[in-house]
Amino acid sequence: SLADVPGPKPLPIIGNARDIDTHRLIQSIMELADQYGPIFALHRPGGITYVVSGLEMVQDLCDDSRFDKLVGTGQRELRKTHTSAGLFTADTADPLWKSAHDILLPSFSTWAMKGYVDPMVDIAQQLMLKWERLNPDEPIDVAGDMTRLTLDTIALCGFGYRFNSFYRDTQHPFVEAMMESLSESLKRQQMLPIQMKLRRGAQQRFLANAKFMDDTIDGIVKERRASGDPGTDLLGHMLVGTDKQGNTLPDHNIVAQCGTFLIAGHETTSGLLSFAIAYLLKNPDVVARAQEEVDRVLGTDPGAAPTVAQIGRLGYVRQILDETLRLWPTAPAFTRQARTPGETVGGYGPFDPDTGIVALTPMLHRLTEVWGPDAREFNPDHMAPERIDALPPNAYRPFGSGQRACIGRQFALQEAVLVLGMVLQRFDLVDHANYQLKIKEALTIKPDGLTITVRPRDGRT
Ligand code: MNH
Repeated sequence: SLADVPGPKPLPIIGNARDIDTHRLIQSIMELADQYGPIFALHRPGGITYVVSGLEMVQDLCDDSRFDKLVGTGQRELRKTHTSAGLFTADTADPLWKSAHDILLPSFSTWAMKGYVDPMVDIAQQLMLKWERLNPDEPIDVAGDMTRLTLDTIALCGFGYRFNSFYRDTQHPFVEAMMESLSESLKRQQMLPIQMKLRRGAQQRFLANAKFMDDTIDGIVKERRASGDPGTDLLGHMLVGTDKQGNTLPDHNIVAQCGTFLIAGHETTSGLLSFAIAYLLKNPDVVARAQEEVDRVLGTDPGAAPTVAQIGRLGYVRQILDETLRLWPTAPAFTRQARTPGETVGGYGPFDPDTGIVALTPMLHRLTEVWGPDAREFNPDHMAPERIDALPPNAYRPFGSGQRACIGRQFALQEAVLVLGMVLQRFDLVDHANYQLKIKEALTIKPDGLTITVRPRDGRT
């Protein structure tokens, strides 16, 4: 029964608050998983959350016929301030989730990825140009530049807008509003409703930021409509696409989807690229093998822009990224709930709807029975195609699961392979400060304080 689920002993009222360091929430929970095993209970002031990292248990959770996504407090707070819910924060039962999902799937298909190569290369070249022009010993804030890159890429591919982040010292006002809004929603995740209401100034800013974001995107949508040409980016697809009943999305929902792509589409991908670079600093043999591949596939002349076929042939670069997402999946958990009362997870139960069961992917991804004795080590060979083919179902879930899995997976991986490929083609990465991996947690996770310097490879660029 549920009473048999282990876990740290809760205190009255505050539950397990003392067992968790809120600034290193995910790392604290990973340590508890090491201590208490594949399923354990965490007591919050409002109830109990279960944390799962065993293979059979995650396999139960990934069964869409028995479990569904639970939209958590942080996501619900974010949703409340906007007029409409995007894919990420909508409940599965919301009819607009299904409509938007069906309308948007083709825009994220393998076929559609070809259309995003040119704008992705456009932004990637801005990063290359910036790094090429640095003086040899000027340190690069890797996560900062990767965030500029991924944000500008999703805005350009999504709705033809240029934040021009590489051309400013201060953040674009939209980006500032978005960052504030995300950090506020994160704070609210830890609060009781009464605490949220008492913070009036923060509440007003939270609403004002959301309105500013919605209004800005609404302006872009209206302008596009007025132009008479819907265009071929994600916005264009949403303006003309219809669901299975033949309905188009209402404008307020299109606005919400654009906002969702910006939020869901940039932090995760920039974290992935930053972690990959952190690992490459310590693995020169992996860099050598990747550079051999990049030179063979892309050539040694950085003037030629990569094609979609070439990106597809950077298999080892892709393995580096897949391995990075194994150890540090940048969206490090997804939360599920039972569809009907009385469900069991790995034999434990009964679980009822509304009880959050968290799949803790960084721990799922470290199981020695799946990855071998070196499961906690970075080694792209873990991701060799023949090993991936032989994996048990749901052993590797950095993009979530089932119908509520990440819609942007191929987009993110195409972008990340392209950018890492172009970086390795042009530069040697220098570990100038002997970087020691430290994790910075916000809505997503990133390497903290990572800086590098770069050297053009044998006179290229
Ligand atoms: Mn993404 C959902 C991880 C890149 C758009 N994403 C998810 C989920 C995970 C995830 C995990 C499931 C969350 C949950 O169950 O609560 N996403 C990633 C990672 C990367 C990523 C690790 C990059 C690396 N995501 C992107 C990009 C986009 C995007 C890029 C858009 C261009 N993701 C989404 C959307 C959803 C989502 C939209 C919600 C899908 C749905 O529920 O219908």
